[in-house]
Amino acid sequence: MANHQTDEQKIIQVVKSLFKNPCTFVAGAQNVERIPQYPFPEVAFWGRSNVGKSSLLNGLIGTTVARTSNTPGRTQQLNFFNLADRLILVDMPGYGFANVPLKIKYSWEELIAAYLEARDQLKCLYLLIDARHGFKDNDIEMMNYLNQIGCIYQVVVTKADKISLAAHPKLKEAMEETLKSHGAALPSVILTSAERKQGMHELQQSIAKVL
Ligand SMILES: Nc1nc2c(ncn2[C@@H]2O[C@H](COP(=O)(O)OP(=O)(O)OP(=O)(O)O)[C@@H](O)[C@H]2O)c(=O)[nH]1
Ligand SMILES: [Mg+2]
Repeated sequence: MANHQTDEQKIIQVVKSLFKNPCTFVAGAQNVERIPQYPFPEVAFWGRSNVGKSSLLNGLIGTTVARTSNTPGRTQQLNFFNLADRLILVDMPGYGFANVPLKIKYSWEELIAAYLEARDQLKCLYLLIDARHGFKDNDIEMMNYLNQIGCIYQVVVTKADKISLAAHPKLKEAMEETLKSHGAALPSVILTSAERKQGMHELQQSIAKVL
């Protein structure tokens, strides 16, 4: 029988079959030499320290594999998680954390640049922005860098529960306007709250699309 599935139906099916699987921590890389290789597509989560990268990753897969904390600078290496031998999810150290000693800051920058600039299997970088703050100067700096190296990224707003529901459409619209001048950014913004499990399905669909 002919397969008459639309693209949308295919994506829904990928989401259903992918995200029901257990996800396991497979490696942590503190330096360039330790960045592992897997024969699977990959997506990574980046953003300012404490923006909610590890929480979002947990929300997405429905368990707590990634460590979260109130204290900025919790994730200090690239952490690799394997979802059913079909997708690798990468939890990255954040930027903009003032209390990191310079030597460590430079070693994280070196690690992140080596990763982002040479990772062929990285299908999409998810750049997280705190709903309360919007784009900060250092976010824009990182976005300019991503444009420069041609790394495609999807902006995801985190902690949407911290602002009023009425403010959501305006924030989304303003951010999408900013993204028009950033060539490597996907045009639409995804609003999420890991706390309230909001936006997870949209994020899962976005991942299924890039696979
Ligand atoms: N209200 C609210 N709090 C959140 C949400 N997501 C994360 N948080 C809180 O924000 C803090 C930081 O979360 P993490 O997930 O550890 O943030 P991170 O970006 O991984 O931080 P680093 O690894 O330190 O860069 C924690 O206290 C979380 O509970 C959310 O959607 N809503
Ligand atoms: Mg973290």
